[in-house]
Amino acid sequence: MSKYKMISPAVPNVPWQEKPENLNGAPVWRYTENPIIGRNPAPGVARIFNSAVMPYEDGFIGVFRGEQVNGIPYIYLGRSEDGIRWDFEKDKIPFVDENGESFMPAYAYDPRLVKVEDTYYIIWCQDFYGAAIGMAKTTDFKTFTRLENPFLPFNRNAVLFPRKVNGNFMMLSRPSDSGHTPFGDIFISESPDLVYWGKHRHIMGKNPEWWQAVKICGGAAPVETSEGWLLFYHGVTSTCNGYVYSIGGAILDIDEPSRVKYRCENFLLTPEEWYEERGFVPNVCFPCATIHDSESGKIAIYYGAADSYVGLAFTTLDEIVDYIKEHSVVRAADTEEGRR
Ligand code: BMA
Repeated sequence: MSKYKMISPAVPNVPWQEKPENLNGAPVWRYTENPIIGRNPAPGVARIFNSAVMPYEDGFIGVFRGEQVNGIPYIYLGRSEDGIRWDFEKDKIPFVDENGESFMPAYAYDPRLVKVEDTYYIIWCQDFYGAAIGMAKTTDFKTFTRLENPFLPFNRNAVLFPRKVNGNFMMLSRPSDSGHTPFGDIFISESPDLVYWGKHRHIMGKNPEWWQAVKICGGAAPVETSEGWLLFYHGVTSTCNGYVYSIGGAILDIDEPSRVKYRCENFLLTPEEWYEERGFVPNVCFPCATIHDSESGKIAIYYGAADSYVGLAFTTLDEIVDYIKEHSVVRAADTEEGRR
């Protein structure tokens, strides 16, 4: 009998592997066959990483950051029967604007994919006089209609909530600079229509814990649970040899998600395996999606590894919520309403 509940559909075919016996630390374990997407995964694409997937029809669908062989990132659609072996479309996603004219941003990276009501939204980072948030919607994965950029530059890593809260769409983002931003907190914004965004609130900031001391950023779309919104995010530290990206966890208030109820002081996953420590950018674990089954409480976390691969890790709702609660350190800035 589960202690906690997920408020989302059952996904009985969620990718899964049992917990190994010798696991120390956080209850998050890697798929033993990682990485699930290796180098040169499709014609003209050198690397796929930082990508988002979700259940679709009898299988799974995803939006993938494909680093083309000319070095420019773009978004590709992929499909899978088991959530592990993926087939990618050979062409980039052909966005159109609201008049049906072709819209191809100069670059597009770190996509998220979130279903709200009957529509699927893709949110990514693109050029808008510098790094900013791009957004598109689809109902059939054939026509992808680009919406106007929701936020001013510079911003990155926007993550939409899977349902409206108090009647409004909710989106996390991290205001930034246009480069390798050496700062950053998570903010939330609301919109009645995905056109006008406001009620911007600060959710949580970087923390003294070394692994999240430089910047933090939303990762996977929050999972609705009986304890609040379960958020897997990334935290970054700076070393003499560059940034290190780890996965963190927090639980946000269900009706007022700018309030952090619990925030785990320990990382949940940090670069340790060869595919996380070695690659185009070493030492990166960058979560962008979960597939989760409300019946069993199983959660599969998809994360980019070393800007080169896609990795898969597992946890369960009961174990991760207990771990976050047990190691929670919530500071004053995490519990205020985020207004100044
Ligand atoms: C960030 C983003 C991510 C990337 C990370 C590590 O600024 O560009 O796409 O994974 O850096 O290089």
